[in-house]
Amino acid sequence: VGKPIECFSAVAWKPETDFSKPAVSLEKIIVAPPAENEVRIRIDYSTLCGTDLQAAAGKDNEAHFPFVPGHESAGTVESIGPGVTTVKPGDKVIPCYQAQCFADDLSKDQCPRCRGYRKGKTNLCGKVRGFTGAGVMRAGGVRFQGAEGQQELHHFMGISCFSQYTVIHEESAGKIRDDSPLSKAPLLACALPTGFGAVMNTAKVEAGSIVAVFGLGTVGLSIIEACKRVGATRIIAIDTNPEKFERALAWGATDTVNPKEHDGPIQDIIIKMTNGGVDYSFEATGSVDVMRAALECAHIGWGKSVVVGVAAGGAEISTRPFQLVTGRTWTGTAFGGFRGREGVAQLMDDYMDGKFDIDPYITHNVPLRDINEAFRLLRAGESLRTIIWM
Ligand code: NAD
Ligand code: DAO
Ligand code: ZN
Repeated sequence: VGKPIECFSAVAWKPETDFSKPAVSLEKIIVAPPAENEVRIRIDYSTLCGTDLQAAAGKDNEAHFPFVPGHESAGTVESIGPGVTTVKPGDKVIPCYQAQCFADDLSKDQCPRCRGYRKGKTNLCGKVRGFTGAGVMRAGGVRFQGAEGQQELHHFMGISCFSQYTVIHEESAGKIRDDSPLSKAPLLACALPTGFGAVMNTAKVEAGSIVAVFGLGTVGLSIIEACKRVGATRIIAIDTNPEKFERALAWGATDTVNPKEHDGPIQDIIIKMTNGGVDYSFEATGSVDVMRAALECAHIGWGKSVVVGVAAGGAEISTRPFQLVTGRTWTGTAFGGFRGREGVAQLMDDYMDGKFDIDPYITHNVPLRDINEAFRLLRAGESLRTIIWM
């Protein structure tokens, strides 16, 4: 407590687009003690998400090299900086890339997005965004340093969890109950809330709906799970990798479509299959072409399409404006619309109450030293989530 900690961490030194090479390097780093309103956490388990592939490849504008990657994890509070009141050493936490401020606590400075008449309008709290997006801490500078060269390393998404220890803002520390299973909790840091929330919070899919889900990784499958749960009667699962269909069907998809097996735009195929289009479509690939297809297969007059995938930095979407004039809605979701800290606590309670399962989304386990194997598996489309034992 109060002293720097030397530990092992993954470090992304430069963009790596060659998938035959390791995505990150594993080395010793030094993690500084938490400054004011900061929390130092021992990360116990992490997982790897499609977004991490983009970041390591240099396609995320908020990945500032060199940086400590990772944004899905669970751990234990090691120490707290001055002024921290909402967590204490020993608490179990999920670090939240979508921070959540103390909008009602007038003793803390305020966030313009979360208070007053704006309260509840969005989960995208702005309190620490300027810092987390820039890879630094609000109190100034970074808390990571290379053990050898003294070089400073940036933070990533405010939480950098592919290190055995990390320092985050208090607003990013999502306390979860003491009996939470930490080896499963990383799935609640991003993947499952994103998919469940896209369906329940953002689209608000109703029973009887016809839906299309593009991309059948962990995010797409959790969208299918939620669609089934709310009573969608037709769930069309689309992926260019046919290996993905068996799970999609087991999860509740009623139809599978491989765009590679069809000539012409995939949206036309879906429109034909559904006599006019789907009530809701979800894009979970990160491809802007797929985002367009998802919008355009939504039904005229009311179809709603939700962008979930994170496209490469600088990419743009397009469609003919007539698609929107005629009543389709194009929207998107980050962390499924859940507020960060409240969301992870609630989802853990729901999990512990048996409302959903996590194990089916965990296909592999590796120790931290083999983190590049987790990258290889996800790059190759062979895994859902790989638990990384820190
Ligand atoms: P993943 O790599 O496991 O899954 C992506 C799937 O898309 C794969 O099955 C792949 O075969 C498929 N795919 C790729 N190109 C396709 C195409 N042209 N047509 C159809 N299918 C295609 O990744 P994941 O972890 O499930 O994440 C999915 C996406 O969601 C990523 O873009 C990720 O960045 C994003 N994401 C967004 C949020 C959010 O809050 N909005 C949160 C987590 C992840
Ligand atoms: O608050 O200004 C803002 C933008 C918030 C962006 C939050 C990132 C969401 C993207 C999903 C990341 C998937 C891991
Ligand atoms: Zn806020």
